Amino acid sequence: MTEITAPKSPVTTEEFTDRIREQLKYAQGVTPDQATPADVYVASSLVVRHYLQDAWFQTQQDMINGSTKAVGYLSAEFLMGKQLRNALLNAGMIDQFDAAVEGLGFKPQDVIDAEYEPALGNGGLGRLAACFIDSLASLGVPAFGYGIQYRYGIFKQEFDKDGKQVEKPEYWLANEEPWGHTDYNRSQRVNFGGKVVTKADGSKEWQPEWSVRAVPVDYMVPGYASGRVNTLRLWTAKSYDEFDLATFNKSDYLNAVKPKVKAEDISKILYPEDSTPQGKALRLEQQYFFVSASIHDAIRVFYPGQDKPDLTTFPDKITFQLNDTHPVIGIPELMRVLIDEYGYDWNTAWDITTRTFNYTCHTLLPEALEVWPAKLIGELLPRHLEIIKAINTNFLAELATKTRDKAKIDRMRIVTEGENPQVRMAYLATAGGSHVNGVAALHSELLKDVTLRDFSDIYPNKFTNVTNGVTPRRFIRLANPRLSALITEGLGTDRWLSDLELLKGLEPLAKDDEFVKKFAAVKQANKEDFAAYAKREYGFELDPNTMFNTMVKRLHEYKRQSLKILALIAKYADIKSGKVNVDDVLPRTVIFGAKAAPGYYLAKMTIQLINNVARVVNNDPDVKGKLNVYFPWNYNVRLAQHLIPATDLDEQISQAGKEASGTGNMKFALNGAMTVGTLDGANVEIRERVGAENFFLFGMTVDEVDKLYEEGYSPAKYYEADPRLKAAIDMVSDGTFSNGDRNTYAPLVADWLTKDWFMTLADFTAYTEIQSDIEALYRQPLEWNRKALLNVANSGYFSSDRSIQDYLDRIWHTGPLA
Ligand code: F58
Repeated sequence: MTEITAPKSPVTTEEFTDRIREQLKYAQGVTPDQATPADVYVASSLVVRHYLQDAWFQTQQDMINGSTKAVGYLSAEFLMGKQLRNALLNAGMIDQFDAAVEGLGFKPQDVIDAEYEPALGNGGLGRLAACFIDSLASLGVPAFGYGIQYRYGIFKQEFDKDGKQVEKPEYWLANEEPWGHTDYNRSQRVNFGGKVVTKADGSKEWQPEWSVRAVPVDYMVPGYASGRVNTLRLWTAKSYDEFDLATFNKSDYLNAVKPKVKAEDISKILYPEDSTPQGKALRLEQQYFFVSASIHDAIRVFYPGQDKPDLTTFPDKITFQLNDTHPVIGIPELMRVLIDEYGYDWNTAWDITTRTFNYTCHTLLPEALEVWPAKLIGELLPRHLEIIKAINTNFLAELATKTRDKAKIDRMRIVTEGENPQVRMAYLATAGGSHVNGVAALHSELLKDVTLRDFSDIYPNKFTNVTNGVTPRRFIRLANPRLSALITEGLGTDRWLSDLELLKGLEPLAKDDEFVKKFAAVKQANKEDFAAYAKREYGFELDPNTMFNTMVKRLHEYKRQSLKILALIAKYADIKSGKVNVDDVLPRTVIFGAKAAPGYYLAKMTIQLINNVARVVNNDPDVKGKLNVYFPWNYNVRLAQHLIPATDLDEQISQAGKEASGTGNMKFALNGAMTVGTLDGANVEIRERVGAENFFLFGMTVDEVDKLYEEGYSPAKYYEADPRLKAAIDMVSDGTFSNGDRNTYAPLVADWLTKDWFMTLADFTAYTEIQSDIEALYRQPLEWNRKALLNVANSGYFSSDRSIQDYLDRIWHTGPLA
């Protein structure tokens, strides 16, 4: 007997159908006959919200009236993906929805597809935030996600006829958006600019120059089978002045609406270009905007109607997690609120603040640690700059009591000295919070030993690790229903969806050939589905009888898409030169998905190269269909959900010591892909858990990389030493992938041969050598699938439920509502 613990539906199919009809009539103003799938989507979403409403109220009441500390997850990004099916799953209404919608004459998939994906994030960091709020709600922990409702999410990626990336605006709010509830009655004023005056009693008063109205848009975050519904509160910026009538009456229409445009620009777009001073200012405005509104919101929520609340209890009400440095301006903001608005003295305010905040770092690249010119902060937030300087002064004084090493103290300054002082946000976060964590074991070690070494020497107890995780609800149950059913069959229970370590119970089944064959059949069916999807959405012709080999992630040099494409070109060159017999080549379909930052020249050129390699290789009859390259554009959560379950081999090939964690690696392992990867980020822990024999490891270690940098790295040496590498790079240079033009990729080739900062060339030989192990195993399907199944069985640790439990135990010190 299979144990079913999935949430019980609060509705019957009949009730669900009636409610949809009702919403179609009263909200959409259409009859079921007139309705389109998009209408049914909106109506169904409103029905789901309706049924979640009581649990939402109850969760808020229990949070406010009880004594369980809440979590405030402050993040500039929440990459949520589509909402409807996830909400249906978590609330237990999938079957009722499917039946109701079919009864009304629609295909459930068409209704699901009508939802426009909110793309309010760049990549891993934003998706992690989305997984975390799912897990918080599923564990029953009271929490708010606080962020920005950008009007335009990350750009929509297209490719032009030359294979170059073209960025288009992602206007996800062009259609009705039933999930966000805009709550005009709970807006907050956020101030900017102006000056600080000292009053007669010596206290300070900030006299701002302009203000923006932060209006919350609330999204329900239903937990899976927990009966709890938390809130994702995304702020949108509105102007207090619609327009200046006097100016308008002078027919100066543009200037009349300027203040409104300026105010509303704040939440207009995710990470605007920051290469111009205006762009940089806008980004800081965004950060302060959402953090200030969120802090005031939390005070309003937890001390309702109180003019003089006792804010010494604030850290017992809520703990704020700073998702990277973007919300770090919250530290001086809380100080300012406590001192200027509520009259606390500095020491009390500092005690409250440091007990309230914690900081997660998501990078190892020094250039990714945010630094703001003090001048800019002073112009936008003059009072905050004063507070930051005071924090810096106090901090340096404290350091002087802990060490005599003056050079070290100097290195640790939050505000640098010199003509153009800078504020280092990671240092401010480390000084102003209780804990700092990295996102995988190796990353946390490197943070302590390298990036924040001085800090960890002096405050060793502040540092901890929480290895990332992903939600099994979206990334297994929704993305891979076939595998989910097989797991439930194998384990005899579906409890794994809330306790992913139960996957371990599949381990013995890896010895059972019949089960392994079923597992292989699931993968094959998923590949066929993906081939159909790719045909429908992109016009690609994928052959599901080839190995599906995937590399999806943001395009960055350190992630080394170059390594993958060079190895592929080398294989192509082998075929063309007759060095290998094409009939002996294992058929592969290589699938890339990646967006490059709009201003990132080499990354964009790499995209162009991949597209052109695809064009040439896919159309070359000599290849006989053995090598296939596809690059579906606009990689997003939806595409991930289709592609990951269909992948045989996943690429995690960053230079060791550069990828903080990775979370794609976890999603692939959990969906039964094998990984080829370096000892980087969470790959290290994945390999430890699934077993070295079930992971294709290659490449230099962190120590070897460091040693090579020290010795002086010369990429040209590797080019000369490996004839296959030379052939591949020469093929890029000689115009094979640019219609004979030798200049197209010259900057890329020059970078490889003279700089190659992430040592793609040095790892090339090892990477191509491991391919024979990969191919030999793939030729034995039963053995391949046995190992892939062992990956699933041993990846339960990588649930975001486990990550959240670690945050609760190590950092937040709170738990589920009673
Ligand atoms: C990612 N960071 C890390 N940053 O690269 C990845 O290893 C990790 O798994 C993930 O965070 C979650 O911890 C990341 O996604 C960004 O997207 C930056 C946001 C700010 C602009 C520059 C990119």
